[in-house]
Amino acid sequence: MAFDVQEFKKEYQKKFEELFAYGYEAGSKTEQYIALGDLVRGLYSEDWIQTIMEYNKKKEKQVYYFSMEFLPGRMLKSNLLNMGILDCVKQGMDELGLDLDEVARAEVDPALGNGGLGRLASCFMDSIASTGLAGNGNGIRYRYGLFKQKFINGYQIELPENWLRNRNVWEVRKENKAVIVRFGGDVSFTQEDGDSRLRVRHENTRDILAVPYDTAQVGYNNGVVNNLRLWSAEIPYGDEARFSTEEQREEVKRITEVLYPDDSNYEGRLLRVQQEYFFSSAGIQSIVRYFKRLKLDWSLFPDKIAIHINDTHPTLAIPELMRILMDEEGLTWDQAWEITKKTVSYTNHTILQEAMERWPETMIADLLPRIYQIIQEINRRHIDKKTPLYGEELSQRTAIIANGQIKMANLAIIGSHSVNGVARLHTDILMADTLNDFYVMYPQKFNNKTNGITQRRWVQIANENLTAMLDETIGTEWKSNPEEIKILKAHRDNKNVLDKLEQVKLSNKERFAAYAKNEMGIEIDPTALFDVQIKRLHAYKRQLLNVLHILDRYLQLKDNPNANLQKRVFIFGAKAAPSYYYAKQIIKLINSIAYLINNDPSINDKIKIVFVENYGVSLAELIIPAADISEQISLAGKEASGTSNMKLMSNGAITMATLDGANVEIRDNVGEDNIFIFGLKSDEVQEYYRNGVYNSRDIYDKNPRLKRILNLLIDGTIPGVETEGRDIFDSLVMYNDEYFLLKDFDGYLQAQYEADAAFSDRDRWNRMALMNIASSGPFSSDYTILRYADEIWKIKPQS
Ligand code: 26W
Repeated sequence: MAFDVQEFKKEYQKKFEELFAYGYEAGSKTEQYIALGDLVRGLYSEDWIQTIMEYNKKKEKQVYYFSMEFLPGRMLKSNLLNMGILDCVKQGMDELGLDLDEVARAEVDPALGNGGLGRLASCFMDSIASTGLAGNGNGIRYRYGLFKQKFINGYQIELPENWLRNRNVWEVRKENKAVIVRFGGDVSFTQEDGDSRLRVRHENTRDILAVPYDTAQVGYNNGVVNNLRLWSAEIPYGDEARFSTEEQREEVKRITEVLYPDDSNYEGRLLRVQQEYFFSSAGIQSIVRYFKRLKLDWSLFPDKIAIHINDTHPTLAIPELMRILMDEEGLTWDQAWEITKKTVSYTNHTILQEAMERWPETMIADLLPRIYQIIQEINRRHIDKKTPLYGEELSQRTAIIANGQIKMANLAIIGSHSVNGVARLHTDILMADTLNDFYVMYPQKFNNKTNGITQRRWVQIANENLTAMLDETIGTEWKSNPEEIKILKAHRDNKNVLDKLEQVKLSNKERFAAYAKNEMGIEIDPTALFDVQIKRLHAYKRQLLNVLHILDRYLQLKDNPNANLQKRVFIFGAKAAPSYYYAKQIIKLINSIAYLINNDPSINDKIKIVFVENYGVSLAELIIPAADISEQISLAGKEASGTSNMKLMSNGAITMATLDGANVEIRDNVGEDNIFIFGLKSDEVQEYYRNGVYNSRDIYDKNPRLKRILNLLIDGTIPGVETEGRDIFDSLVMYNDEYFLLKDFDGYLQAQYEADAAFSDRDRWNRMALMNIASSGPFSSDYTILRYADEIWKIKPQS
């Protein structure tokens, strides 16, 4: 984008005065940010209009990515970067006496997602635009995002996240694109004289207005600006009389009021299914409206539209598309079914049984009577067709409706043409185990798409020092073609490059140390080893295994304050679902241990623990560039992919990992020598579950080192955790340790002490870090997205 610093300064001053009627110097950071955001939005608006017009003119096939969650992070700098004006604006702001980074921090980080799934959706939106694909996002504009986490006396407290309190400069409300979503009502069928077709009458419905708010998704230096559409629930215009009581009006607003804070654990709540239908229906309606403008035959629908559903949350898009094609557009069942299957594809993100969505049949029948009929019919036809081929038993196991419940994964698989997992191991487990019945029926539907991340946000924006160092060492090609970062391998034995890398890491650690001091009052040594575990708190992710290792070090130092141990800073970031009691107990435990150890002078700063409050995208951008070790220690077979593993690797952290999710592929790329692998393998875990011989009590009895650590939980050493310590001890020792922490403990310790040794050899460590950065290119979400586009959506990048 052609733009010069002088011009920018003039425009910025003008914009500020226009908005606030005084000079920018006197403005608050928020006002300064709003003026800049507004200006930036104006700068891409022409490309935005242009991109949409081009797609329409060429009748280009478009993908619609349906996701209940998006976690975009702050958008100011990523928009500037992708528009190619980041440096220019930085300099301009500087000359105006403003610090761009400080102004950028005034943006509220929209937390419209829980964790991995939502962040993946946002990396994908960036990559779709940046690879020049015609793509759109479809989701919910939650009035309140994921709760804000506070620690009070070490306990997690949840506060509402009012992310819209200041203006959201990026969104554009599109009232004229609003649609009606209907709930409840009565369904009947009529046949007019001379009409061969039954007409569906759906009356007495509760009608909700879905209003879209559009946000631009700016591509990287390519002029493409795609659209992310988030829907908000409102009372239909002119229908105010029907919503006359406060109660009725509240009910409407409630639909898009707040994001469910559960990650990998579903609750069969009415409001949740209302949210799911609301944004699925609104999205489908707007797609159908668009397709009709093209004036093409309905059979061409799958040639113009691909609909992707991010996990099962938007699965109702399948019966909704069927409904519209049949009831409103007059297609036959068979025509509608062909179109639907060819259009929809589905990604599975978890094998955890408790995360599998199932809705009570009666709930769907009452809330969505017509959709319920269509699901019943899909199910009936499925069983009728498959029973003669595969027999009663297998067919029944794949039924959509069973025991009064509707299984959303089954509907998603049957109603789509593609089912993918998110890492090689994960997809293998789906095919061989979790979804094996379906794999037998539809082997051609199954495929793998290993997750990826965008290095634009996770390296270029989060780690400016590394970016500069890479540009200087290997040129800038890696920025548009991430694989090219492999050139860095040529410098693996270049002492000068290794030293520079160490400097980059050190300065990032200093930046984090300043945060820890200013925000939390914790003093940490930037030369210590920074050991990072950042992800949702969940038993299967095994933050507790990390804790056991910390306690091992603690005991060694208590025994011998002069023990020759590598100085470490353990950094945690994790939110627990508000209803997940055990996860909250683990938070309290970690905070209590942090308090104990951080304030124990005999530990002599050899261990520090920093548990940051309110972990999210913005804190990740601060922590990841400062990490030395990346903790990816889930029980093998449980973590579908993980994506923080890729972000940390790209920033030169060394992975400490079980062979789970994408860790397996990270090892393959980086090589055995540049990663620490330990623990049970996925098939060994399977074997234990099957033959049931695991006995954690036995390990406790026979392993004195581990026994001493575990006893710390119940002997009063850690103040304030009488209940938590006891419950956690019991889960590990008395209730047989569901996630095999005790079994993996020895291997984990050994890997940790190997890491100590490696870290003390500075050249060796820096070389490992370099090899990780140099091997991270293949994990770019640009490549992931191009594979989705080529193999599933059948769309091509525009040139
Ligand atoms: C309805 C409750 C619920 C909410 C969210 C169930 C399941 C989910 C998600 C599927 C959980 C999730 O975020 N899964 C993560 O997806 C990432 C992106 O593919 C993977 O990297 C993580 O391994 C996986 O846990």
